[in-house]
Amino acid sequence: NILQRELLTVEQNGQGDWQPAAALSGTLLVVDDDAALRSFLVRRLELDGYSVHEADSVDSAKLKLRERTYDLILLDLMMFPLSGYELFDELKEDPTLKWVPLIVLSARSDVRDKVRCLMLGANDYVTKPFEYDELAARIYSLLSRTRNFEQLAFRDPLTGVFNRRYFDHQLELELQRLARDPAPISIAFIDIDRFKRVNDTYGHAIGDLVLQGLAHLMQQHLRPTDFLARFGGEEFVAVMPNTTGEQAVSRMESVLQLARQQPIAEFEGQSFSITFSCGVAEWVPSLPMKQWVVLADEAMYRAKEQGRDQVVL
Ligand code: GH3
Ligand code: MG
Ligand code: MG
Ligand code: MG
Repeated sequence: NILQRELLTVEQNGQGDWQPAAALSGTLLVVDDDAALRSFLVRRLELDGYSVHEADSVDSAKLKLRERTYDLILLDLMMFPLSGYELFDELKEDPTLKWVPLIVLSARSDVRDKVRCLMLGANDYVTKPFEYDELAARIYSLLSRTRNFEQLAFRDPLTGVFNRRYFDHQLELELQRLARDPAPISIAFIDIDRFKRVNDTYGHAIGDLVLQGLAHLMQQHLRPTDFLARFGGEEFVAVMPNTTGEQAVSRMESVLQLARQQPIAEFEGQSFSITFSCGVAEWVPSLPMKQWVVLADEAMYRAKEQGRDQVVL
């Protein structure tokens, strides 16, 4: 009985120096046809600070997985009419779902189920009945490993913003979502003006501070749903969902205005300022990702040609 186990856990908590698992932030999807178990998991995981969504069948899970991205999936095997195994095919085939951390949570304790699930792509297998604390520790372990991996794979170490690999991956995801549910979305390409001069005049270390300063300034002016990536050396790209081209232009113009007004970096009492050239492109239905990026890049080059220090749509 789940509630009894919970009480047991509370008692254990009070003994010695036993510590429950820490929790990370993240959005989890619980796929299980057992409503009582789902509500138990939702309650406990939310108490731990996770955001939790539920699905009571494989079909409902498929819909949920299309709506948003999840940090981890908890999957039951014995469900009706489709078993949890049916979700593996969906997960395996979709490059954007393939690597979502997955823990199977099943009453089936047969070694063949465990092996099959792990070989199909599950990262862990927990048998029911289970101790909540053990599950929470397994979630923590899997999420923290994944985060560390993502940090290395998807972040630019100098500025901390996303890298090109993440940009490509995430833009593809956005386009898949837009194909189902069209909405305005824009990208902005930013290239620092005469950046070579900064390096040549003050040295690479100052150039690096300027790059960090610009990344920081832009981060401050983007919304939580936007994301910023370092595209190349001194080029950044901002992705702005639910934003028309005109709106993106005015947002980038205010960032440019700030860059003109305040130093982007300071070092030993000396201030450094830059301007940038920016090209904006709004997505239109059926425009392929690569061409969309080219449009923004071309707009950026027009900004350079027209004298730099400006935003061009
Ligand atoms: P424009 O206005 O036409 O863009 O001129 P620019 O000097 O910015 O353009 P260019 O592409 O010629 O120079 C980009 C410079 O960015 C050259 C390179 O040394 C510098 N750069 C690229 N990556 C880094 C980096 O990680 N750190 C530093 N400090 N400089 C970098
Ligand atoms: Mg079940
Ligand atoms: Mg450049
Ligand atoms: Mg430049």
